[in-house]
Amino acid sequence: SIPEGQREAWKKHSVQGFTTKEQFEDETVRHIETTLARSLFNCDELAAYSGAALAFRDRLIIEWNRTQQRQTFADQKRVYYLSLEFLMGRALDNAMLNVGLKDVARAGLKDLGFRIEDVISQEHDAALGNGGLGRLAACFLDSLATLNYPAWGYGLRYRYGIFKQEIVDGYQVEIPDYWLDFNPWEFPRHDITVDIQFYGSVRREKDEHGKTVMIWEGGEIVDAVAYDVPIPGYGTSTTNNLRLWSSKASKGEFDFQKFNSGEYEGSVGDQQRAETISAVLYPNDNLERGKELRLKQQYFWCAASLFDIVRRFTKTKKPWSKFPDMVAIQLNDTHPALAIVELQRILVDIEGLDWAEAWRIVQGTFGYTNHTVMPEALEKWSVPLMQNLLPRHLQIIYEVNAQFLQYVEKTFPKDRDMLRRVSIIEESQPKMVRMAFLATIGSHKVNGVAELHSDLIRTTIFKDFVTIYGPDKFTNVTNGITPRRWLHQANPRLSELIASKLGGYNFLTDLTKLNKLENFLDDANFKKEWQEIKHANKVRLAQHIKDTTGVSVNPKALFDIQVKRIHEYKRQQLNILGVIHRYLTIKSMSPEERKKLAPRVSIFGGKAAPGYWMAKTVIHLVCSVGEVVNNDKDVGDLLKVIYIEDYNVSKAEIITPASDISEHISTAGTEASGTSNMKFVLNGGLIIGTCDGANIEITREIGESNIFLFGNLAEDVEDLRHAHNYGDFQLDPDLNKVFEAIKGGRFGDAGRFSALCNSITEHGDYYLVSDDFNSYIKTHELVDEAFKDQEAWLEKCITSVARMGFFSSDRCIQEYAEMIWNVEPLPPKE
Ligand code: 4GP
Ligand code: PLP
Repeated sequence: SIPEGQREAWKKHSVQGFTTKEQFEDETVRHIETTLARSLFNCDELAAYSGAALAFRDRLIIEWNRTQQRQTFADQKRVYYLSLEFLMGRALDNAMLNVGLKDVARAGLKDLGFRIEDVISQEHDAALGNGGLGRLAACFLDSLATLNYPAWGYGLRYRYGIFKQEIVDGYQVEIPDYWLDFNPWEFPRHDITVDIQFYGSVRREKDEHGKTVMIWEGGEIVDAVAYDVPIPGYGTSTTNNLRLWSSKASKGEFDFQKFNSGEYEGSVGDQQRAETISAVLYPNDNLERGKELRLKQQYFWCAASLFDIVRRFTKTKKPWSKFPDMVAIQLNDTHPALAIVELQRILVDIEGLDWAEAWRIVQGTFGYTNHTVMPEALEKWSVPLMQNLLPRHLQIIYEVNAQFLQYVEKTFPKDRDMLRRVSIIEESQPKMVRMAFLATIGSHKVNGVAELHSDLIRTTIFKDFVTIYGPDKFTNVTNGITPRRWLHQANPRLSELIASKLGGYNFLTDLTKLNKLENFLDDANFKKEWQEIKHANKVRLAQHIKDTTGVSVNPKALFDIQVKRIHEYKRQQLNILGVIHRYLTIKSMSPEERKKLAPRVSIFGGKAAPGYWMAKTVIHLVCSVGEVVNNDKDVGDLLKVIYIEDYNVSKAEIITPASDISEHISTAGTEASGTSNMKFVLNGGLIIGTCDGANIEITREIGESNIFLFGNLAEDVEDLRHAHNYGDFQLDPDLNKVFEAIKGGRFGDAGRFSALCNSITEHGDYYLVSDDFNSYIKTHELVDEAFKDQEAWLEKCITSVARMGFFSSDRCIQEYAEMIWNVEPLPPKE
């Protein structure tokens, strides 16, 4: 650091962030003219975005530095959130709002000749995630900073985020998302580089005290380089860090021998191989495909993060026994479960702790969040694969397992089969490492993400572990969302209207304050304004639909929206089959009957995993139905069917505020929580949904009369499936008519949809589409009826918003902090 004598000079020149419009303009123009080498003669909106973003980045980095210093001095426990996905979306708008300078920026940009909305929309989404799991991580970072927790996120800096989706002739086409061309929000830290080892072998040796030590040697080394992304809290100067690792060939790895002897391609090849590790995000949501590169990504990221965390701890010079008092690591799903093994390896092999002491530290440090009970999403890695890639880690897993099984055998001698059931190693061909069991055994708390889901994990996948450890190890933290992005940023007018009634924006940091809105249910002006805002949001979405699909939709129609990853369990197929039923019904109606109908726009959006053929078929069916319905003049405005391509966070910010009703219709027991359900309700839209995930708690909070629930309950699902498998299956008669229309070629070549139809009619209808069809259709009729009474509808919407306080991610983070991490916030000095 700088010697005492020079510190005054340093302080005099220390950079201060802008606060006024003039300073913002100075900074923006300076960046445009110098950093970007542009002038007022060639400054387009992209350059204006870049300049403004750099001005804000400078401001964030100052607070970021101060926050890091304060946290180091305070010497208290920190939280580390390990997530392979962070679905951040755009940063500029969020930074402006969180630091409270959006109005300054708006006025400054106007002076410089730009509209702030046009500038904001230049930014490329940071889309380092698939769906709910990644977006949850992003909301958590916002809440951690807002609540002043000393917290770091750790992830991978993918060169390619989730692919961009184009719909071409009604089919999904995937386009690579190279997003790093210009990313002002990251700081490369070439000084923070960690060597990561793969492959090689393990040798047993005696040290000077005669103790056996394990030496992992040989193999290859890849460098992990840190890139830091500042995360500003709302209404606080706390600015936390998201550290993303990028892979690079280790300097020792570049083969100069090859290079000098003219084998240029060979030496560059090694480099490229190393860089492949962090190149792409795997595009699977709720689906695992044990690819070696994915395991490599996981270890690369866990090892780099653990090295960093341990280095930060050792600087405090505290004894190892204090590690769990200073460090809480949360595992976002099992993707980072290797971190458990890596910490045990560091403590035993490198630091020389004895096994039992090390293991106590490990268990005291980790918490594990489960996000799914679906078998196809539970991670397993083949033992031979792990043996080859991480030989020492596999040994440690075997040792952890042996000690655990010994304990189980001693404690439950009568249940011999239990050992097979709970073993981390599945005795299959080849043997598999069950990551969820490893994560459970290596953590002190395991949580689900909504009440039903947490009950389900206790009674299904982790049932035996509840017997072994007792119920206290398993807990629930119902998911939440950040009201900053999902109300204030996405729906500024509604946020402003609410603030005008509640006397300010305090509800953004204490969302339960929304409950006062119920006092305004008789305020005619307030309600009128509310309705106008909803209408304006629908007009905005209608314009987006027109611009991107060419289809005109009537903003007065009921907007019925289902946007989320396309998955059979989320049942977009139920939705589109219901839409076909509606279409057939309209076609059969007399003009008089038609007059009574509320016009509808059925809006779909979401990506299918590139290898998930059935999901792609669903997209194709939606588009094919749209093609027919939207061109049927006889139907006109009564029904439109829209597919919005490339659903992502910034699209969600336009779509969410524009819904009248949104669909959260998973087969009961399959959707762990859902978070878009919360976003839609918070923006004054009602929902139609099954008794699944957080829909249940949303119902409890907002009241049964404000939600449209339908379908079988989770407790009945197994019996129904069982009955189907034994031939007890009757196709719903209305659904049969829908299938007849599809088979008759009404929506194009029926052959393209036969597998989808057969999955219901011939192959057991695993997702209970037929069982729930009737209740789904009937419930939509109730929606139609309810929408006709606009006054009553509006009251339901306002009441629901007023009762959504529970679903702030601030509440979740407080629960994690108290129940799982045992950490305290560190508020900045005023
Ligand atoms: C998702 C769950 O499917 C969703 O219900 C939940 O809201 C979200 O995690 C956050 O907890 N899971 C995934 C996944 O995205 O890939 O497993
Ligand atoms: N994808 C994006 C872009 C989102 O913004 C969200 C949540 O808002 C999700 C996926 C998760 O949606 P759901 O909870 O409906 O699965």
